[in-house]
Amino acid sequence: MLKVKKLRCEYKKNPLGIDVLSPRFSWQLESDGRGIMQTAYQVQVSKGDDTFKNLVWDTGIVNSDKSAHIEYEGEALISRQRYYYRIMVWDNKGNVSGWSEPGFFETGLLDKKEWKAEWITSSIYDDAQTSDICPLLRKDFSTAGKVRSARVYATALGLYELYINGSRVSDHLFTPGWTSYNKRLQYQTYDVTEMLKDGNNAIGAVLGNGWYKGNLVWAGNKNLYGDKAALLLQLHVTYEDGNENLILSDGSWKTSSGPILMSEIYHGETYDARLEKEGWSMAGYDDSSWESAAILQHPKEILVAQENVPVRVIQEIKPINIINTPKGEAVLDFGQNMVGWVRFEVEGPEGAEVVLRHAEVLDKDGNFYVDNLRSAKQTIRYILKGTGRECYEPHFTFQGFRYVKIESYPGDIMLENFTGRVIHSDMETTGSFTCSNELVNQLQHNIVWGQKGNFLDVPTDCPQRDERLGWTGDAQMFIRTACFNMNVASFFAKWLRDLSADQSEEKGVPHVIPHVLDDNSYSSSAWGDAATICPWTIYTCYGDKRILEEQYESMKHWVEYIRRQGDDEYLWNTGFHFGDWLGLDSKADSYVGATPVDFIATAYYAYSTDILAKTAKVLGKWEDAAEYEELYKNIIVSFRKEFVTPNGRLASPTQTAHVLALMFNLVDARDRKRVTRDLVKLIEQNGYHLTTGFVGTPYLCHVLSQNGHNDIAYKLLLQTDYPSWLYQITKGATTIWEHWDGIKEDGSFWSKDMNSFNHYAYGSIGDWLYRSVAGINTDSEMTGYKRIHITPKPGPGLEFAEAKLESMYGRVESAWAISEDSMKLKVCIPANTTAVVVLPSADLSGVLENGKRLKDAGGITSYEQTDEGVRIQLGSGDYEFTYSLV
Ligand code: RAM
Repeated sequence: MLKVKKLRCEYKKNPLGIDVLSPRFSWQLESDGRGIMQTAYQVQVSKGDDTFKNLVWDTGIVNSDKSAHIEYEGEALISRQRYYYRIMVWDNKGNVSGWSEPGFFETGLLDKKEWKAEWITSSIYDDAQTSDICPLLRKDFSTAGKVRSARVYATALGLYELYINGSRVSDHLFTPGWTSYNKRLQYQTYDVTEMLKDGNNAIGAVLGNGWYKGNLVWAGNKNLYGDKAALLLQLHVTYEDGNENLILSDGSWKTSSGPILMSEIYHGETYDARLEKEGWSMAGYDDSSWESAAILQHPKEILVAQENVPVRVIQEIKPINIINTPKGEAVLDFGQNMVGWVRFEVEGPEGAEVVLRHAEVLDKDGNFYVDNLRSAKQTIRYILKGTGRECYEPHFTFQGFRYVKIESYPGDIMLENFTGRVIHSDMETTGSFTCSNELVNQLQHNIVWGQKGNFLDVPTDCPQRDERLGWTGDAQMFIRTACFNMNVASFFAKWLRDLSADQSEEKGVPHVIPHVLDDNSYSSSAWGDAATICPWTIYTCYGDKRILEEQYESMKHWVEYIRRQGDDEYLWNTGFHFGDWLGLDSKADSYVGATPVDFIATAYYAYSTDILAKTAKVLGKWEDAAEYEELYKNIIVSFRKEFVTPNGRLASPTQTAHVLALMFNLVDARDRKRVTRDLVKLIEQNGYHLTTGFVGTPYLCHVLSQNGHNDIAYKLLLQTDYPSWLYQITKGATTIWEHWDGIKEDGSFWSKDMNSFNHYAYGSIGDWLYRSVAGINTDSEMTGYKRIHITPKPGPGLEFAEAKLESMYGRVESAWAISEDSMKLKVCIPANTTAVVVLPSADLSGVLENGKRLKDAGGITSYEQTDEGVRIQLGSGDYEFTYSLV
């Protein structure tokens, strides 16, 4: 039995409107045997239909075990064309799969000249009094024959929602997404064939301020990219007879104000249902009182097709309780700190109001608490039209909340009338981790919810206060964890293109991407290093070489930028740095931990240079590889001179300094022992608690597990008192906090100026849970889990742990359980990969696989006794090892 499944093109299932000229195909093999490898493949691509008679590419039989990222090399792709593709594979057991079900991809507008439409806007923006209203734009049109297919290509300055004949065109939210708008603006493609009617039709759009012109960064800061929202749209209608009709945004469109009086990302929405224009996006609506849309001059060269996955409503949550607080407030509790909004139903008289405010936490007395939101209002105001049952949800805003205070609502408040709508970028869920400790399971849950709430088109620091920005440091700290939980490849590919686009003239990296802070907000170490760490991590986890090709210049520019700083080529000891942000060893009234910033800066300089040298090798840029290897060596020499005493002690007695020195291999083999011993001492002195901030925390448990102190890593993980990962769980957290003590023992808050309860940085422990506790890792040469390492590290306090990961090749699983002195390890390895499994504390003579001795078990190619345990090389399949612990 051999089948090809899960066909993907550019990571997507049947994508519409791509503009990649050489799209990449990936697939998985389905087979129930063990040790299955692909020995050959054939790809066929046909233009226009799935009969595969009109082939534009046929690879023939290619002897190769490659099943991820096969680049299209056929006839040049043309615009607005659907291409079907199918795959056949051969395996090492003599099986042939036959052709797969066809997949397809469709190109968008590949040539910028094909944009015939004009940018249209509204006079609403000319008057400060009306400039927050979301304008409506509409046009009637008619079809002239039987429609074979119809596509809309659309984008906006600001945000847009589209309607055809009274219905929403798509479930994509926050289109066109957030990019570095002055340089890159995405457009979306929609298949609207089924929405068109014979004869008269209408199309309409609503525009919102969004990131483009709304309030962003701090109170009162608006119009960052421009002061007018605008629409650009082309509707291409193709008839059965092959004729085509184009409906373009232009001066013939009409515009008017609508019911949305204000919609702002931070502040919420004000909606007056009395101002609804019923039927406005239907044919024949009387728009004689509407004015003509105004044309706006704005470049179209910056347009690119949608790159990442769209934002959607992903799930719904019902409130679990209605609380009457000591202050007498009526507060809904959704039981989960979530991001999105509340949809509600209401019935009442015309002009009555529903007012909802959103908050993450209650204060220690149980009252509604909004101080940590700073200036973000997070307020929804809905004015009823009074015609019966009304149902509403907001349009161009999102809230970060668990609690909703109902400040006004006509009639009785009934839980069933409220629904939490959870939104985020629609990334495929790929990972899960569970173990015998419920608090740790809640931690994993919180990490995942931190990812949901903060992966909203760009990776943000927080989703609730007046910030919600693409902080580079946070992103690089969390990316490896993110790659386990969900498929984030296209999400980061897009964001990294903005990072490159926003690098300064000197090639520094802004603190936030897209760059919206002032001109001095560039190039902190550990933040700017997102330029190298993020592409490298995507390459590592998905085997994606193209992201390295695309980002190479940006990566190199970043390293060269650092190299030019100060007068010592091999140290980075100048400029501004966030340091070990929020480290617990910082001075009173400071956010910067005690680890010297030049120590951190030089450590990251070395790390980025190492990544760059490795990237150059992967890409076959041998001269660069040699140059950066040399640079790396010199940085290490200087680092040691500057920060390591002749006897091997680190100049900085902090946990974070020791963690970085070990993780980035900055000290020599002899000194490793001492540095490890000193780190353990520092942890002991602190009662087995961490003091690390943003920089040290992601690697703390890794270096302990890798250097003979796995038991201490477990001890840190399982601490429940402050400071620890589980402390916040004992305080009822449902997402990861920004501060170790966001809520203190006595119930008081850390501070109101910077206290997010949904900040993923400390969720970076997730990487250690998957990679060390469960032990799932990819080989560093055969990346993307083409070769898998299963090296679980059980430790005191857990009886079992299991992790699953849907890799490019299929499901990888590692599940161990210890009872008394025996150990069971279940392993799943997908077809077309191989694996190395290390059974910890095992003696070869006692290991059984499904009751059989290793020599008799299928799929195993070799095994040996090592100091760590038994090391087994095997092929695909499901295995279950049992043995007595020695
Ligand atoms: C804050 C956020 C963010 C962090 C920066 C330095 O605004 O907490 O997470 O990266 O500071």
